Amino acid sequence: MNAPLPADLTPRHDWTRDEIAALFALPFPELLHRAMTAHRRYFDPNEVQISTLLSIKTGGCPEDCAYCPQAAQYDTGVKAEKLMDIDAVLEDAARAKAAGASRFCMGAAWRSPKDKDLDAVCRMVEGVKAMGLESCVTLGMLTGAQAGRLKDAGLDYYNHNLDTSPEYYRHIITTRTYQDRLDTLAAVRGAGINVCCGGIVGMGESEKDRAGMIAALATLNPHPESVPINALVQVEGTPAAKAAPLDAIDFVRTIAVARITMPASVVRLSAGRETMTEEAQALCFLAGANSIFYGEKLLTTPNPETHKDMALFARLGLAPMPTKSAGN
Ligand code: SAM
Ligand code: DTB
Ligand code: SF4
Repeated sequence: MNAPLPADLTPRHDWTRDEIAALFALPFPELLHRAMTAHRRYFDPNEVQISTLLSIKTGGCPEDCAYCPQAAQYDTGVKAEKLMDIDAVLEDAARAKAAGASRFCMGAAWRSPKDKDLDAVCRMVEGVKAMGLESCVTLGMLTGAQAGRLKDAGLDYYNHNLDTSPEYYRHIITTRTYQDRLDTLAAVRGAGINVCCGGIVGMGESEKDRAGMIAALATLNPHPESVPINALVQVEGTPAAKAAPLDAIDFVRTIAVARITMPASVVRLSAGRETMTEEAQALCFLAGANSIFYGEKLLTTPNPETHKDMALFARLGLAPMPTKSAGN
């Protein structure tokens, strides 16, 4: 057992790649035991935070993210639409709340928001907050001034992912740099907004790349409050869809390593549940995942039907996480 066993479970920001690679290499039972121990230190392991996603501006994106059905340059069948009306967004948010979500996440297929569009998004955030829901948006790159405007509107979380390791990144995106992403995360953090930042597994990367991605996340100081681990949703027409399908155990290992290295963060079993077995999802919850996207659509691709998720929660004895303890 080469991976170090931490003396206590206080969050650390000095994780080395070798330490993280050693966690990935642990026997599966030992890895899960450590993840469960870390999970219990900061959370009730039977509680799961529930977020619902809405694409408020779909398709036609100028970026070239190899995984993304919304990039204009890939032929994926996703049609470009304009920014939704505020009223329609708030109707969806009310439905999400009635269905049991505690956070409403709004995504836009932009490289970065225009100031006029940001005005409308600020009104949406205010409306979502007024319903008693937590708010999250993901709009691409942000300046410090734009982050400040979102904070003033009451935004709780900004999602901006590192997506993969610094080395593998150039195989996935060429239209913005890793440093651009880190700069946006610094702007969000500087404005006092909670950071939601994770990545994608299953894009043909090696285990070393997965360790590199977790190292990039776990050396952020402070850690992101929310860490979405997405299993690639393979969409025909996107370059990443040519990668070999992801092994479910490898995905669970990534969740477990995220849990151990960022013990006080909420780790989201994010995209990819539609093609995952319920048993694999249960292993993710054992490995420390404690958030999901709930609702039958992610941004443009399907997510499990809500009644199936409710039945799964009942089978596993899981309960929604109350808002006050979600993220810390
Ligand atoms: N356009 C903004 C940006 O990229 O910063 C916000 C929306 S973008 C769709 C948000 C995140 O969704 C991406 O960073 C990526 O991690 C995730 N994502 C997109 N397509 C995905 C796919 N096919 N499978 C898994 N995750 C995906
Ligand atoms: C995140 O990490 N995953 C979500 C959310 N943040 C915005 C997006 C998943 C998108 C999956 C592909 C789609 O539905 O278009
Ligand atoms: Fe555009 Fe975001 Fe998709 Fe990249 S992930 S193509 S930036 S919508």
